[in-house]
Amino acid sequence: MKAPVIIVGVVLIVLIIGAVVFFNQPAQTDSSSQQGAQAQAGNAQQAQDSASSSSGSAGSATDAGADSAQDTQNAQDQNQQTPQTHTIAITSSGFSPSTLEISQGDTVVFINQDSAMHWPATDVHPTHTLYPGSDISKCGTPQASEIFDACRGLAQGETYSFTFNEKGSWTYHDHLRPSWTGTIVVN
Ligand SMILES: [Cu+2]
Repeated sequence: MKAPVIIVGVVLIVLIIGAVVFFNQPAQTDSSSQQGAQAQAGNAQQAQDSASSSSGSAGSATDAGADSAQDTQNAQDQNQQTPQTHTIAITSSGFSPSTLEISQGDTVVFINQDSAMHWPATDVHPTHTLYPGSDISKCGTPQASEIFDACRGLAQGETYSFTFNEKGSWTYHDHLRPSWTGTIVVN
């Protein structure tokens, strides 16, 4: 009764060892051939490196220049695609900056930093109809948000934002002190 059990056990062990050897061998072969290939590739790379070491620094300098140019291009693309927000401060000496150049779709935020009240609005005083669609008579209506006109005096610290979708050179003034003027150029 014990002999068949031993034989079956031996056969199983042999099979297991055989299987282990069989399945390990290709893996070892692959691994060693990969190492060989890597070693060869490494040698080839080293040979290439030493061959091109003299031109290496010139090459990387050119690469850096190209990268920088590419970055600049990307930044320009982003500027054209992404609307920007610009700030014009209203101080005791007027609008600052008094002339601002922006891109179509950009937003301008006027912030009153003066103790007196100020009311930025498109020219021409007193009707405010220069910027397309604007008219002081639209203040207090649902269209008030679509016109280049704060429609009220801003107290110190208050802001007025407007998004410029129309290209052109748009002059504006302080409705409460019409001699204060500025220009927004929309490209
Ligand atoms: Cu006015």
